[in-house]
Amino acid sequence: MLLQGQRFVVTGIASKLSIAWAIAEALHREGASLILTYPNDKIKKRVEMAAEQFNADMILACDVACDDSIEACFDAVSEHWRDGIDGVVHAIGFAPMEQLNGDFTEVTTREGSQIAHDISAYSFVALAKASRHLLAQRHGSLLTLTYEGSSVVLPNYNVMGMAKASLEASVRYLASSLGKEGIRVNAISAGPIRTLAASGIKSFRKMLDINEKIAPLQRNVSQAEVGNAAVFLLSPWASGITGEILFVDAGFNTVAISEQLMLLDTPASD
Ligand code: NAD
Ligand code: 0WE
Repeated sequence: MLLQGQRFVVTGIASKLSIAWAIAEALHREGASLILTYPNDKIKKRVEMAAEQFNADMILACDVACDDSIEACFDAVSEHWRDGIDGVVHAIGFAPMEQLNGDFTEVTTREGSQIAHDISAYSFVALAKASRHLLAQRHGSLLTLTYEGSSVVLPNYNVMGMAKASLEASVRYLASSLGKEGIRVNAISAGPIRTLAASGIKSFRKMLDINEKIAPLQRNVSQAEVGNAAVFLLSPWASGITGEILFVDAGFNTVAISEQLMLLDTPASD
C-alpha cells in the first residue's frame, strides 16, 4: 500500500460517477485516511455514502464560492490532523449551463465568465491558501483536474476553456510559490468521462465517440484510470514532479489527424 498512514482532503464528490469518487476510492485502496467535503446539503448524502464506503475520518462542508466556508473547513481539518496533511484534491468545476451550448462569442457573458473563473479556477488558489500551513508540515501536495479545452478549441466548452487555462496557469504559479515549502502542485488533464458535469451537455455523446476515433488507444478513459494517476501524483513516487499537467486521455491530445480520419472518404484524388 503506497499511501499507508497518509492523510488527504478530497473535494468534488457529487455522485458515484464523480472523478473525485474514484480518486477517493484509489486513495483508500492504497491505505490513506480521508476527509471528504461537500458544498451543500443536497450533495451531503452522497458524500456520506462515500465516507462510509471509504472509511473516511469525517465529512466537512466546503463551498468554494465562500471564503468563510473554506476557512471553517480547514480549521476543522487542522483540529483533526494537528501535525499536517499529505494532500488536497480539487475536483471542482462549474459554469452556468447556458454558457456551455452555442457560439462562444454569442453565449459568453460577463457574469458567466466570473462564475466559471471563480468556482473553477480561483477556488484552487483559495484551497492552497487555506491548506498551505498543513501541507508544509508534511511536504504534501495539491492536485486539480483540468481538460484540454484550456489549450485548444473543443466545441461548446467555451468559457470553461478560459477558466481551465487560468486553472493551469495557477498550477504553475502555485508550484513556484509553494515549492520553497516542499509543497508540490500538479494537475491531471482527463479525457471526457460521463459524470454529472457531463449531463446536460448536448454534444457529449459525440465528444466520446470522436475521442475514441482519434485517441491512439482508440477508447475513452475511465474514472478509475484517473484515480490511479492521482495516487501516483499524490504519492512519494512523484516527489520530483511539480507544476505539471499530466494527460490521462488515451493519448487524444497528441494527435492532430488520426489514421482513422485519413481513411474517411474525401473528394480528394488519393
Ligand atoms: P462532477 O459533477 O461529479 O464534479 C464536479 C464537482 O464540483 C461536484 O462534486 C460539485 O459539487 C463540485 N462543485 C461545484 N460547485 C462547487 C462549489 N461552489 N463548492 C464546492 N464544490 C463545488 O463532475 P466531474 O467530471 O467528476 O468533475 C470533476 C473535475 O474534473 C472538474 O474540475 C471537471 O472540470 C474535471 N474534468 C472532468 C472531465 C469529464 O469529462 N468529466 C474531464 C476533464 C476534467
Ligand atoms: O469540465 C468539464 C465539465 C464542465 C462543466 C459542466 C457543467 C454541466 C452542468 C461546468 N459547468 C457545468 N454546469 C452545469 O450546470 N468537462 C471537462 C466535461 C465536459 O463539459 C463539456 C465538454 C466536456 C468534455 C462541455 C462542452 C463540451 C465538452
